[in-house]
Amino acid sequence: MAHLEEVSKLSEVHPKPPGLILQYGTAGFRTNAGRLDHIMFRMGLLATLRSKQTKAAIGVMVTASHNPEEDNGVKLIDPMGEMLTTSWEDYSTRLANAEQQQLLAVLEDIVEKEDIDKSQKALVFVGKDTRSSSLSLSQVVLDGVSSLGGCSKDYGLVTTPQLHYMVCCHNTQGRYGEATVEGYYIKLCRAFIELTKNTPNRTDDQKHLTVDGANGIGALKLREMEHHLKRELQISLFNEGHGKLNHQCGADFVKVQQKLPTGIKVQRGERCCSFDGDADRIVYYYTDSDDRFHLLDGDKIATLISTFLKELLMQAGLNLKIAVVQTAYANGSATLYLEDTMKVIVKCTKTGVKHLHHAAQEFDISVYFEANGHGTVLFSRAAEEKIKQLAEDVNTNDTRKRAAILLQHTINVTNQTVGDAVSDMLLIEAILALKGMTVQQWNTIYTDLPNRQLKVKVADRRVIDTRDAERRAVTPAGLQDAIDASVAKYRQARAFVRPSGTEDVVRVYAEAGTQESADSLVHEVSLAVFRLAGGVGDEPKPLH
Ligand code: 16G
Ligand code: MG
Repeated sequence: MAHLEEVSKLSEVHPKPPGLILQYGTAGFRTNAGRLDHIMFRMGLLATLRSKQTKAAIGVMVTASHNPEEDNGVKLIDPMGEMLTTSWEDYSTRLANAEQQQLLAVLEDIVEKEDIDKSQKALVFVGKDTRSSSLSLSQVVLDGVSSLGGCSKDYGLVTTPQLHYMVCCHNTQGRYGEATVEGYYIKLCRAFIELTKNTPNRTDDQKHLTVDGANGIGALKLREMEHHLKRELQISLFNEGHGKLNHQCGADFVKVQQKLPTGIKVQRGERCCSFDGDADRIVYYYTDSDDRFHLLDGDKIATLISTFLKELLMQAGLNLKIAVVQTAYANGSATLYLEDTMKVIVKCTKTGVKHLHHAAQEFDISVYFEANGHGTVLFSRAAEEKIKQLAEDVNTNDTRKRAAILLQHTINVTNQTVGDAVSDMLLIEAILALKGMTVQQWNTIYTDLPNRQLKVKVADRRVIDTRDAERRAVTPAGLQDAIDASVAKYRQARAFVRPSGTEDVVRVYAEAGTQESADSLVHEVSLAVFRLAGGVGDEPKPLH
């Protein structure tokens, strides 16, 4: 390769610590920022090769999402704005872990296996979050790209979903929108204003939303976007960036701790939401008159959005198949409500956005959400076309036309490339406005089954293998039988275990008719994992 000498020379400036092995996790590489210099350089190389192979722009986002400030990481974005395809995850791992002297050979091997034309031009879009390490690490990505002769565009500080959007806009020649941050704000906010413009009874209270920005990039970008909303949504923003990133705040903290983030001032009953550190996750919540905390997680969001879409489809008289895609973490009550009351198709996939996104592509319209608040809506090209035709049909009646137009604005307010806290927030706010619904009314659609999650430390979490979208453990022998026996003891109970893709632990989930049962069940299952899957340290203790 013409540029191999340059790669070789520059890679010496970003050497891999000998022996260091890092795995491509659920969403890319993520670890302490100090260990990532060589990873960033090499992911610059990989993105350049992927760009040459696909003849399209590829994205590289420097972020560690909801992890602590000291960590960092990298997420790679494929041509249509989706996450890097699984077959290239293996190349990423090989490239990341190649010792210094093997680096060129691994590069050549990828070129050969993928039949890449080395003379093809490459374009890589780079973005970064607000971590103190992100500036220099993103510079290293750019070095990687240029050493292989690729061109790059540095978008600087952007949310992860904004970079996904840029990649998709560029590769669809602007059909998805304009590939600028301003273009993103204009597209989303215009659609939001259109959606809410026929809600004359909307009160100031309904227009007001409290947002916890997790002291991250989402807060920064929300401030930038605010004026485009023309006071149709009035945001009180907390954790704007003066405090520590994700520290006792943000979507992950609120979801896991089931309590208000620190740093926000909020009245009882007020609608609030939290973003995570790179603004691709969102959860809603409020406290009631007894100061009890109520969380509206990804399952509740998926239910709200799918109900809204189903109603619009009925009004429009459009025969389009709508599905909700979830993971095993979806609360049993949510699944039951969607299947039995809403009568929508429900599909369960493995954890991780790439799996949900992939499954969602099979339907006309699908709402995919992880319980942790990561998700979006996908509209197939055929669905978009049918909606457009109806909206433009001069012979249709007013009800059908109105519904079709609302569906069009819903498409435009949605970032279909990946879960996006900002876009999800605007869609949820628009739905609540159109339905005249309070957050309390939204919360009563169904009642979550009590549940509990725990982590168990084992010597090697890979001894646990699962199937059926992680709902059954195939290995080690006897584990699933033990889980089944425990589950059978409780009412409305369910439990499953899976090795984490981001931490060196096994995750255990249990739900049941009462919190006490869920807690006992999670403990029994944790013990089974500990005993049968090589637990380390002390045996898990009962919760009460
Ligand atoms: C990553 C995933 C998230 C998933 C989580 C599971 C993306 C963009 N992010 O953060 O979707 O819920 O990992 O973590 O895919 P775990 O494997 O440690 O439970
Ligand atoms: Mg995130």
